Amino acid sequence: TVKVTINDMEVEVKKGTTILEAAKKIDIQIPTLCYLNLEGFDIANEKASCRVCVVEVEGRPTLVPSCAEKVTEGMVIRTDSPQAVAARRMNVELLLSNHPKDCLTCRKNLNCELQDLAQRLGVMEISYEGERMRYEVDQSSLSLVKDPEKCIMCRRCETMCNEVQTCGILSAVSRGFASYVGPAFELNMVDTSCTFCGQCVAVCPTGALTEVNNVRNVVDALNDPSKHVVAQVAPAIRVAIGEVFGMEPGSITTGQLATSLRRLGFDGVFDTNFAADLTILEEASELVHRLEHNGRLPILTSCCPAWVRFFEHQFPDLLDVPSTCKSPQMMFGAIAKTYYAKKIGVDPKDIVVVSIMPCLAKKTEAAREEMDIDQMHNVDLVLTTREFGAMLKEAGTNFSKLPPSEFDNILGESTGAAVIFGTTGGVIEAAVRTAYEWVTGDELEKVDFQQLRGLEGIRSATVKVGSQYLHIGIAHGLGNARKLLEDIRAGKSHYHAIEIMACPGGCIGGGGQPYHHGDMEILRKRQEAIYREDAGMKVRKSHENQEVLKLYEEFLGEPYGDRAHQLLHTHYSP
Ligand code: HC0
Ligand code: SF4
Repeated sequence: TVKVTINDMEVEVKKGTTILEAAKKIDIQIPTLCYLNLEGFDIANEKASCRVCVVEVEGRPTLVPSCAEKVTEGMVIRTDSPQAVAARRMNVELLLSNHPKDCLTCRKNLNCELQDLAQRLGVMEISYEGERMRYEVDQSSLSLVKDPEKCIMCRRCETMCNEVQTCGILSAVSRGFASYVGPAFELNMVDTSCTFCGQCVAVCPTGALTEVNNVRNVVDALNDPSKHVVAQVAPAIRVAIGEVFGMEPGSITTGQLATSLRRLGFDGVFDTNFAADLTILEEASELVHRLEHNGRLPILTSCCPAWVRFFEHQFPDLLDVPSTCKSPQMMFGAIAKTYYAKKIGVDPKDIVVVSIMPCLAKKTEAAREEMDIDQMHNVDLVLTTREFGAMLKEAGTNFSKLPPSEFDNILGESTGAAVIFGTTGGVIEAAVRTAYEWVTGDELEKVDFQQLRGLEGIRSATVKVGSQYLHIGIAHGLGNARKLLEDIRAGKSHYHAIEIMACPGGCIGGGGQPYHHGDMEILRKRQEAIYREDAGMKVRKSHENQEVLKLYEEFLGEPYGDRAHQLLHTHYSP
């Protein structure tokens, strides 16, 4: 350990600790901007480019960035000296001098770390007002908006995209004053191999990277009397949206969600979890089919659309490996516009399916034409958790105080197996619960598969199913996924089934969730809430979902049968 003095207080920390971390240990907050620590991934953005965290160190001629500087024995540090405070404010003023001042109408208003910092450091005027760089806003994709004028070169997005996701889309473009972070050759995002995972958006401190906002389109649909507007809510929303309204991370708000949607005027208030159960019936059938017919193994889950884009772009030689199942969001849309439309006697063309998703890639997925039915998209509009939260705020909803209610039938029933889709490991656990009973014919007494749970980047487990051992792999974060895929490519993979989610933590850490600023504790609480919700449910296996069983009986026929193939399965292209 190393002993140092910070603001006259002594603290003992591990060797290799930064000044910033040491100060945090004794509750001294040093402001930061470019710094981002993705603990759990052992990756930190320590570019020290913003110099907002500078402090004074005795014996050093210049101020040092506390995020990058490691403590040494006997170091005497002042975080609050007049020089340090003045330098911090000056560095923020310099950033602001080359930054648009449209805070009131900025997509990031009140969620912007630069805005927050300017306020906290008492910046009232900018002494260096000069010329600003001008750039076009990139609105080429359906998922994210890139506004280089708001880029402050913190390069957090670059760290996220290149080191965690290994996608390599974002890097510094141009030099000096004119530089910003973006794709090489000034390509539009839509022309790159971007997966639209949205993790760059999740870590961008300013309005340089944000989601495409679809709130107005949803409001317009709700106000159009000729439209029958239905909503579906993804598993991970219920444990995160409370944060938008100041509730504790990990608060479960399933009942409030249903009530809030009804009050906004949705004609049908449904649950993606219904379709998650449906997905399990298809995916478990596909797994059993591949096992019994010497099919391609391992099977890879296919419900995460960023992951799907990733393997299409990066592993075009392995397109026959993933499951052909559409994601629950798309299965929901397909059923809403066929079975449900018929049931309620409404022309599917007049049905608008709105998804509330923790994800930016779901916006792009919804428009994938190969999934269309009669030239109709399965899903029409996708809102992120943040957008939906904003929509509720606009409507004056006091979310935390809403009386809980149930989702509507006939697309609202779900089981505990569906809830756990919302976190890494959940899809495969849900599939195992069903595959186990199908293969053995025995009742599964203990449905909790602890060995599949956690937040480690890559996990593996072996589950005994009858006389067979199923080898299961799990990865979250695309960098981790890449490792498993490379093994498959090299013929070295011993797994039967692998679950992959693009975002750290799975959907609970999706790019559209309330900002968590890399705080893994928040992800842990959301994950814990997911398992709590599952444990509290009466029915916890997808094949016991009565509405899903009725759907097969009345409309689809057999799981993995012809009609199911037509409506619920898809294909991939490079
Ligand atoms: Fe997910 Fe999904 S679990 S991808 O993480 O599979 O977005 O929450 O909605 O579709 O169900 C996201 C979350 C979903 C889908 C489901 C899956
Ligand atoms: Fe990279 Fe994901 Fe951002 Fe695309 S959305 S640039 S893949 S981090």
